[in-house]
Amino acid sequence: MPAEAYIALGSNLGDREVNLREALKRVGALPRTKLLRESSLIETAPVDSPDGAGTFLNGVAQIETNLSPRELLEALLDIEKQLGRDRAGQPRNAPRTLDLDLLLYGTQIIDEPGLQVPHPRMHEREFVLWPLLQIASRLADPRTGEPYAEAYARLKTG
Ligand code: PH2
Ligand code: MG
Ligand code: MG
Repeated sequence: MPAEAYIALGSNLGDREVNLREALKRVGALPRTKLLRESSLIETAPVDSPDGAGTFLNGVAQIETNLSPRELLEALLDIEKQLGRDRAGQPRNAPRTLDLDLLLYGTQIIDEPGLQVPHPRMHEREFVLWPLLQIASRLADPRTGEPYAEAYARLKTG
């Protein structure tokens, strides 16, 4: 049985839209993987980023895959590199041509070096939740059972 997984896409360097569209194409072309849905791409202000970081373009994709979570993670990191991501000597959250984060892999809860699913900060990030809810409005946090729509509403009301 394939797993349903969600991937966050972000770019604030170079031609952001070209970067994200090309990333979506490559995610859909991964072995044993199908791109099911994609959110619209939204402009978002940088969060926890170095001073002067440019505005992001963000989106979320839903896929179906038979890759394991670790295989999927490696494939996403590889696509980041293919599209010009260079992490060498860069501070945390430095501007990037492409960031692909594995948000959810079915309802699995994984806490391993380099691989934490659900993504540990997703429920507090509007730039993730808004596009996620566009394509999966009833999804809930597998750790707490809380619908992401409620986490989003809480963010908005403070
Ligand atoms: N990604 C980050 C840190 N801050 N801010 C926005 N708006 N969008 C992002 O994708 C983003 C961020 C770390 O990956
Ligand atoms: Mg990220
Ligand atoms: Mg990342």
